[in-house]
Amino acid sequence: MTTVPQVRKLLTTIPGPKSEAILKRRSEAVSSALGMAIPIVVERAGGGIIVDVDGNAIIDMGAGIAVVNVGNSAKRVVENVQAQVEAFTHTCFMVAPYLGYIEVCEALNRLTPGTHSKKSILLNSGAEAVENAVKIARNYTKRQAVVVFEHAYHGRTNLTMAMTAKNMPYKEGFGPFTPEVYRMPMAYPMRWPGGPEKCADEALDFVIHKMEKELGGKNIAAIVIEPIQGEGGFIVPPKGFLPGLAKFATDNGIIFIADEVQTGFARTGDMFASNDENVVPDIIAMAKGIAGGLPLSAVTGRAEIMDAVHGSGLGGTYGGSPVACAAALGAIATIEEDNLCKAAVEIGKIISTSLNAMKAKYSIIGEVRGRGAMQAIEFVLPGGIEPHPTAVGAIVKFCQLEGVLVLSAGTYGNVIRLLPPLVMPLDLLHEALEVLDRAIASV
Ligand code: PLZ
Repeated sequence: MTTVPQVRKLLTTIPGPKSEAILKRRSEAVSSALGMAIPIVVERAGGGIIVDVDGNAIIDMGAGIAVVNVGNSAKRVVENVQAQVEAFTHTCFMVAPYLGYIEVCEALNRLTPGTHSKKSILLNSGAEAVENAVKIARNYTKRQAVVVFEHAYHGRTNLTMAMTAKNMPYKEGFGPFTPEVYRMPMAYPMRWPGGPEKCADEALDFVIHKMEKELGGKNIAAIVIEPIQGEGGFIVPPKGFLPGLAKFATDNGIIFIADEVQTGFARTGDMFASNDENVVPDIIAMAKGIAGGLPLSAVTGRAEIMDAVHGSGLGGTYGGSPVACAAALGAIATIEEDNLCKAAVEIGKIISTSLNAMKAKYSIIGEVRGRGAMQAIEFVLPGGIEPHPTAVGAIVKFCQLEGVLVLSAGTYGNVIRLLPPLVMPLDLLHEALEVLDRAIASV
C-alpha cells in the first residue's frame, strides 16, 4: 500500500551521508562480488518512486529488474501477504499442500499462451525455473542436447551459467560448465551481417542448418530462448524467427521453451511476449513479475510433458512458498483488474516516441528498440555500430545524480534499458525521459 508521494525530490547529493555510512558497512559485511546499480540505501518504495535513507525520492526506471511490475508494496500484494503470514508461513508444499499454490498454478495454466491442457510447478528463482524446464524437457524426450542463443541470459546456477552467453561477469572462473549446451547465432537485426532486412530469413536458415547438421534434430531435447532478450540488451528478434524455431521444434519432437522470466506478466504490453507472434511454447519459464517482489518462479507446460516426470522427481523445500503464492495472487489480480497490459502499451508509446526523438538528435544512438514497457537504447560510436559502453556509464551516472534510476544491459555493456513499474505515473515518466535526454546531451 503505497503512501510514497509520487514526486522526484533530491535533498542531498547521491549518495547522501546516511546512505554513505550504511554503504561503508555494506562493504565491510557483504561480499564485494555483488554489484550495485545505484549507491543508495532504500528506506521505502512505491509506485514509481524509491526513497532512500537521506530522504531522496528517485524515479525508478528499473522496477528491481522487471520484478515490481505492479509497483512496490502494491495494495493487493501487501494485503494477501499480511493475511498469509498470520495464517501460516511454511509447511512445504511437498509435505502438506495448501490452496494458494494450486490457485497460482491454475492462474498460470489459464494465462500462459495456448488453450491446450497445461500443468505447472512453482520454484524460487528464474534460474531454478529455467533449470527445471530443461530437466523436464530432457526427461520427457529422453534426449540431452539443449540449444541456446548468443546474448542469452538464463541465470547463475551451473546449468543456467552454461546457457548464459556472456562470460564477464557471469561465468569467468566458475567452470567447468555442464555439457550438452549448444549456442546458436541470434537474430539480432542491428548487428546481422547481411543487414536487418535479411536477418529473419538468414538467421533462421543458419540456425536450422546448424541444428540439423551439427546436432541432429532428433538429439535435441529443447530449444530455449527469451522472446525478447533481457540482459543481452533488449534484443527483439525479427518477425518470423521465433515462429520458425517453434515450428522446427514441433517438427522434430523438440521441446520449445520460452524463458519469459524478464518479458512476462504484462511487461511487453501482453501477458507474455510469446503472444506477439502467436507462438505457443511447449514449456514457459516465469519469475520476476509473477509475485510483486516476493521470490517465486514457475514452469508451466503441456500437461503430458509436465506429468511425464516420475513421482517426487521435481520439487524443493521452499518452491511455491505460501507467502510468495499469496503475493502472486495479489500481483496477478492487480495486472488483470487494473489492466496493466494496457498501461505497458501506453508507457511503451511514450518511451519510444521520446527515445526516437533523441535518436534523431544524437549520433551516438545506434538503435531504439523494445516492446511495451521494455524499451532500450543501444549506444554506438558515431557513424557505425561500434559499441560505446563508456557513454552508458556516464549517462547512468548523470541520471543518478538527477534522481533517476536507469539500468544498463547488453553483451557489450552499451545499452540503457527502461523498464519502469507499470503503475508509473505518466508525469514522472516524462520527467525521467527529460533527464535522460539531458544526460545523453551531456556526453
Ligand atoms: N532468465 C530472461 O532475465 C534474471 C539477472 C540479474 P533469477 N535477470 C536478472 C543478475 O545479474 O543476476 C533472468 C532473466 C532471464 C533467467 C533469469 C534468472 O532469474 O531470478 O535471477 O535466477
